[in-house]
Amino acid sequence: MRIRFWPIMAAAFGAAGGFSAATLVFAQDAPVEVVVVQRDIDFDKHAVTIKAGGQVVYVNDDRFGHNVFSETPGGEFDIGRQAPNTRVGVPFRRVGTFTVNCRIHPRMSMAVTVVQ
Ligand SMILES: [Cu+2]
Repeated sequence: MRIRFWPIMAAAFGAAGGFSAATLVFAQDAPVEVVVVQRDIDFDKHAVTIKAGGQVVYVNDDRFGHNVFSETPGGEFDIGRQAPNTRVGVPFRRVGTFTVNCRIHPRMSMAVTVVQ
């Protein structure tokens, strides 16, 4: 729940303070690729920031399948079942903060913030 509410809290904080969560990382410093490892039924990072057009590479380091999907409007995707010891690159083209989960393990949750 803590992670799930992070984008909402950040948005509210940004609205009140006059800046968005995205501005917490300077856009020019945002990487075009970030690796997130799925291990012990969790993502090893719960909030990452990338440049628009970049990708998050999900690496399944567990001995069973995972899934990665988002239903955040404008950023919907679903990679299906991700087998152990595989890596899948997910491109993010639109600016915003996208909540990412695993359909197999609902408590796996993270946020991807995409900056220009
Ligand atoms: Cu999973």
